[in-house]
Amino acid sequence: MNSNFDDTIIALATPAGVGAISVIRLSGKEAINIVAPFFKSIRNKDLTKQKTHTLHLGNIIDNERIVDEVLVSIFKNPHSYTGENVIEISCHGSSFIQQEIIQLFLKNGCRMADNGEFTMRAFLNGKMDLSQAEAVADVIASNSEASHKMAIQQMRGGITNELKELRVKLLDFAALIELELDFSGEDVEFADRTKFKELVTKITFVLKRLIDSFAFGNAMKNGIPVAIIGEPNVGKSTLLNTLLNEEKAIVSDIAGTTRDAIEDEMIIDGVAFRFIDTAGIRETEDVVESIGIKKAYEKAENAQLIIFLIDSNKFSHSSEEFLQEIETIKERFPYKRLLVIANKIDTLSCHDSSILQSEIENLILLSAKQKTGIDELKTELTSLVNTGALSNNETIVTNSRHFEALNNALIAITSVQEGIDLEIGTDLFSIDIRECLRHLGNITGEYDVDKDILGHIFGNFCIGK
Ligand SMILES: Nc1nc2c(ncn2[C@@H]2O[C@H](COP(=O)(O)OP(=O)(O)OP(=O)(O)O)[C@@H](O)[C@H]2O)c(=O)[nH]1
Ligand SMILES: [Mg+2]
Repeated sequence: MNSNFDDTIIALATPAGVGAISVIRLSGKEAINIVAPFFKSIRNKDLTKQKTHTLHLGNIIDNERIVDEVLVSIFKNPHSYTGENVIEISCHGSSFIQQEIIQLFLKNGCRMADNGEFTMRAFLNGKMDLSQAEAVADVIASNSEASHKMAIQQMRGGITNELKELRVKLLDFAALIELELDFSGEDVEFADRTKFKELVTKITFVLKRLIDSFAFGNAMKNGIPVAIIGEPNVGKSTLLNTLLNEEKAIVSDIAGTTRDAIEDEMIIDGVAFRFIDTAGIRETEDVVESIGIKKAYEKAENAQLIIFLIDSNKFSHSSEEFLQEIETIKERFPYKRLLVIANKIDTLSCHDSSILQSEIENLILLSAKQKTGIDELKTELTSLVNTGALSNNETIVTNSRHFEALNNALIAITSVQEGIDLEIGTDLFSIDIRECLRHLGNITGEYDVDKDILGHIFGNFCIGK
């Protein structure tokens, strides 16, 4: 990652390829001076003399040749996204024009921006903290209402606001406690121990809540994994296809059709679910099939929700066998949320359906083939996902780097707590306080963040952002 701030960078800010218009962005000290000689305003304005936040119509001219008619926006340091002088050129969206304009300025004082370099400059110039900068990438990548909401919340400083006040208070205590160390021979206590204990308890509580939110946040961001399992031929692949509205998996009446796990994402009520169809579970001598079955168990183990499908055809006036099957699955996955579904309900009489429904608690009856009962299943799925935290605008951690830092901060603050309880020497727990502060500071980038880490974070951005 190139972070020489003296140079001016350029990149296409809109997607490459043909479009109605494209936006090319320049940022750096010389942005305005570099563009000005090549821009001929229709009103003969000198670009270098224009105010910030103004728009100008004119032509980009290269050696008296008109490259394109464009609209130029000016944002002057520090009132821009990056905090530097920024020029945005809206040109016609042809790949040829985009390249001509970019090449022209590359030859005349710009350098091509690295991935995420505009946002990295915004961070390094103090326009946003690190967690907010990371959220910019999440906002761009969000593909559902839920993931979008979480990213926007973070971009507005959700996690920062949550931790800022506690960090400042902890910093104050750290200073007082370190002062005590300077007077170590004199048995003085500058830091009020009762208030300090209260603060440590509060920090522990907030950290635990944020850490707990990660499992949910991560699932919401990447799609909640839902494994569909059951015996062969119960209609798992048919259900997957019906949910996705697409013939994704092969369906046949031959038991053991699906061998490999097949998955795809579907957004229901603003929440992304990732449905995983698996091989039918049975005793088998077939090597490939048994690998598929092993995989089915693994997928179920890693899923957030399990749909367990049973075939209504098997029902013969007694729920006993069904209940036993359900019990076996519950024993196998005791900690998983399980949705039990009787499929092929079209093959049962109304009378039998009502027996099933009354004798088996929370059973969902549907026909994957006839597409009946699917809406009820979707409602059930969304109600199982706790979106309460989302609608209450609570901070939800979705970034694994933040998750790791929060965990490390929790370890450190727990050591502080233990130190207080055991009344160990102040010098020992002051190290843990510093450690906790360092991890919290890492989230927002308040401490010197390693160049490699910055490179890694912004390297995942697209160029032009
Ligand atoms: N009548 C009826 N038949 C269904 C229904 N759902 C699936 N089927 C039929 O059941 C057979 C098996 O369906 P699949 O979706 O391939 O079953 P599967 O569980 O994926 O089977 P494996 O991949 O072998 O484990 C096919 O002939 C489907 O047409 C349903 O709701 N009603
Ligand atoms: Mg199948």
